[in-house]
Amino acid sequence: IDMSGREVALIGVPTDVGASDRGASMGPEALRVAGLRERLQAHGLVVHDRGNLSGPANPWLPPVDGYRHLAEVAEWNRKAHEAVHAELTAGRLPIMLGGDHCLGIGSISAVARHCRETGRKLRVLWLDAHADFNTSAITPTGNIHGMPVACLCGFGPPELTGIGGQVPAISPKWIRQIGIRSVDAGEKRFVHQNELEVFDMRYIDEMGMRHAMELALATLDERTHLHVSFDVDFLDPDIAPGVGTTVPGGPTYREAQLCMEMIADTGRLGSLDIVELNPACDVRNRTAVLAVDLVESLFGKSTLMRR
Ligand code: EXY
Ligand code: MN
Ligand code: MN
Ligand code: MN
Repeated sequence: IDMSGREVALIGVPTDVGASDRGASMGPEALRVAGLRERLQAHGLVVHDRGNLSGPANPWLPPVDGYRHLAEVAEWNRKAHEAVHAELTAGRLPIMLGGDHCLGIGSISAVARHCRETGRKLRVLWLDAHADFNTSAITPTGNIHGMPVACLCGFGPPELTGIGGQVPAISPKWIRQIGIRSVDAGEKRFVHQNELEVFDMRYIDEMGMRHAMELALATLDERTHLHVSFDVDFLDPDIAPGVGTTVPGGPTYREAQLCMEMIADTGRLGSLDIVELNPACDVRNRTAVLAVDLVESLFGKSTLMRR
């Protein structure tokens, strides 16, 4: 798929208010230092870097009523929502640079709103070690980066579920999760209750990445807008240590490369999050460099030697 000429917009959202550890706030700059803009330009993309959004500092407080930093999370997500929606309305492909995964609430609610406005079908590909489907009642930590999918599906506080004006912002039926290998007890029951489609690492062990991606991408048609939410902790920590919540046993470099190339082949990619990169956990920015390498494959870099 040739995406040359396509206009993309980088939106830095430097916050870790939803995370368990500090450091994801440095994610946007680490991705820039790793050469994200230049690598995308090398594939003919027109890249606009909007710089970083600003928002409240991380107050570093314990959870209140099962949510940690709710007000600050809501503020950052409202800003992310507006910035992402503005780019979509202008016909550009937004790439949100996180920042922790709570920001998926703002970005994906913006994509859902834009799809409602333009009559498109939304599909979300959630690449993650975690299901991110917790609520205040079942969360083991109160960290809102473990809750974005639940919030987007309408299960959460109105400050978050209401961003973008429609509750729920998305249906669980529109999501496919890949790479899942760390789900809490209550979260697991809640995922099954809501019939979330999850291609976990056990499935990938048994059936392979190709088969999982064929099924995950099966229902796309020309009216579908595909949003990819790439949580860098999706990857095996041996190749991607620079994240806040590592879980052993993730996809290898080749499996991740195939995953990205198969997404690119659909030609339906309309928006992207790159989240949970934590340079404070990294070695010489190698995880950001890997993330940029894989994102390049989302935009057309292929290791296919035929033709
Ligand atoms: N399930 C755990 C929690 O809810 O706190 C860990 C969540 C980690 C979430 C990271 C972003 O993917
Ligand atoms: Mn996540
Ligand atoms: Mn719109
Ligand atoms: Mn994760």
